[in-house]
Amino acid sequence: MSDSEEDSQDKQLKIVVVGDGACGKTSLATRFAQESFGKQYKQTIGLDFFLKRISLPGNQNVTLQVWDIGGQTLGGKMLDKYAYGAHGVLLVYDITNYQSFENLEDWFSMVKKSNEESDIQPIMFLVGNKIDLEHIRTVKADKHQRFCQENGLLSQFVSAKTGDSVYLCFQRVAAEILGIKLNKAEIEQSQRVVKADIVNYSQDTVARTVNPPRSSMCVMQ
Ligand code: G3D
Ligand code: MG
Repeated sequence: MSDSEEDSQDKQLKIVVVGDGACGKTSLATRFAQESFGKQYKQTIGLDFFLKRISLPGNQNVTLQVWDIGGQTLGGKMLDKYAYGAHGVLLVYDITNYQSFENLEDWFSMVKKSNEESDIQPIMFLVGNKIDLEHIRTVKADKHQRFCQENGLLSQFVSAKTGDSVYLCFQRVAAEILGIKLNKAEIEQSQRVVKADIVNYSQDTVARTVNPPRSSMCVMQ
């Protein structure tokens, strides 16, 4: 591809979101891609990804393919190559659910295994979700930090419910992958709490909602 062709196309980065069921992966991906939180997005098939274009410093645009793992569990056959070729991985747990933190070890191994034969190794973030429930937190912040240090992970706390730091999280992942530095002002701007609209959308509303393109794909075995 020539330089000019490359310039005219956004870079696409594959970002994979993994973690235990109910830790908030779908909520996180939905909050980021559609700026909403709620029930309007129903998991129907095994794998889904959202596409969302973001801007980074220096007027750089990049499109993130955010892969939500769906209802798959550790040890599932479909997971073998799931994270293969990912540029970024979010290892998500629920700060109020200790088990979801303990299982990260296995999710981490799964990601590494998927990428054994890949040329690129993903940038990985440890993401503690549900910080709006800080008062019932069961995973202490120092445990989180230790896990990051021991495994060379970057760290982020978010709330998919309030939107707190969700955009920032994805922006940081993209910036790390591309080797772009975010300055303090940019970080503060992205940290702002997005107002949560908890609405029970009917099917009709979904069809009429103007959202960024969402793609679904099913991987054949
Ligand atoms: P999963 O995709 O990892 O399985 P979901 O998780 O996104 O389906 O979320 C599981 C439950 O956690 C949902 O509750 C969802 O509303 C809730 N949740 C997700 N993120 C947050 C968060 O940041 N804060 C709080 N308080 N709740 C969150 P339900 O009740 O629908 O099962
Ligand atoms: Mg889900």
